[in-house]
Amino acid sequence: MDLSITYIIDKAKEGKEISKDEVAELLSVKSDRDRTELFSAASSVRDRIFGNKVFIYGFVYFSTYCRNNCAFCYYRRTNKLNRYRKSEDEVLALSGSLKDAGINLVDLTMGEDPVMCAEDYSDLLRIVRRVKDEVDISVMVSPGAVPEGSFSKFKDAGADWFACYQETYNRELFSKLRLEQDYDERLNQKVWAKKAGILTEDGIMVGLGETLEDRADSIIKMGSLGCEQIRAMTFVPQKGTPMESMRPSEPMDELIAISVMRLLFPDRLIPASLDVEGIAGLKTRLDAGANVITSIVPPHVDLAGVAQHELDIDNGHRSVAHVLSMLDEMGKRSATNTEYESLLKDLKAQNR
Ligand code: SAM
Ligand code: MD0
Ligand code: SF4
Repeated sequence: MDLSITYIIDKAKEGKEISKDEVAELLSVKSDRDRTELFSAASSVRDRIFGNKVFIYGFVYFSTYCRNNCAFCYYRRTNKLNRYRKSEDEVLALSGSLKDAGINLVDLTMGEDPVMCAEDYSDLLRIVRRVKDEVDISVMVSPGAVPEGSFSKFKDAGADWFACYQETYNRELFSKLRLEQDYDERLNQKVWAKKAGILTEDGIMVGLGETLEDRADSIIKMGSLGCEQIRAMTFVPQKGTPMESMRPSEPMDELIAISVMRLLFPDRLIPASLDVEGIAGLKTRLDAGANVITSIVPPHVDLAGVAQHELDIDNGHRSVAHVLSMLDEMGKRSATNTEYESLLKDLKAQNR
């Protein structure tokens, strides 16, 4: 056992400040014993704050059209594929059935679809308002980067959350990933959303060619921005993209990043995404300290994932019912919507 790992974990648990070098050291744990120690420390911190309660988010990727050309993304503009855009009524019906099945929130996600961005997001804003009013469920929007002036409209429409992932806090790497996009403009999404009174989610990708120091720096910067939800997701190489032939990384680095985020930022919401390893990756992520399940997708409605556009969708393994039964087996339970809404109310009142 590496004593310096135990020392850093204890320091974090006492709420003391951890240096970037120490974060990088935690991120580099290699032995099974050290990893187990890290995961169990992170889980116990999570349990102390959230008990055995887990939040579950339905994922509605309602338009796969995109004007951007991110190097890592399957849905980049120049990739040839069959794209879809769900109608307003379809989005409403999907959100309604996800709510009936027991989710806490609907994540309305799109590529930067020119049709949805037109007239200052009028179609998207109407969808958000209708899901909020008619389905009566918490809503996250993930529309990409939007102009500063639009945030108050998302707030008025009823959006609880705005998700926009920086992917990395290394500017040079960012410019190779999010081609033709501005780093500061993307960073400001979180700042502007907060100003408008919307909760925010930031995220990083793991295995993009970043160093351990980059990853440590990204986790610290992302946490310091104060986003109420923060995530790490393993990069999955995509067919037809410039990064297609990069070697896929082991999800272990993502699990370690989840634990480190939990130790550094104990009370944040941290996703276990089903969009990397499908349902097989659920338990390991919860065991690493995650407390939200994202990328739950109903079967047979022709909705896609992002990093894994098909995996475990049509076999129903990413359905609400299946996730709930797995939670049960793990001795955990999903939060009620009353519990989730009361958490959001507290988070909004804190306005970090
Ligand atoms: N289009 C919006 C945007 O880019 O902000 C919202 C949806 S986008 C598809 C959501 C996130 O999925 C990206 O920010 C990225 O973190 C993640 N993602 C995309 N492609 C991925 C891949 N190949 N592997 C892992 N994560 C990926
Ligand atoms: C997920 N595929 O949660 C989704 C996506 C967008 N807000 C979320 C990356 O894994
Ligand atoms: Fe478009 Fe988002 Fe994919 Fe980038 S990550 S190409 S913005 S869908």
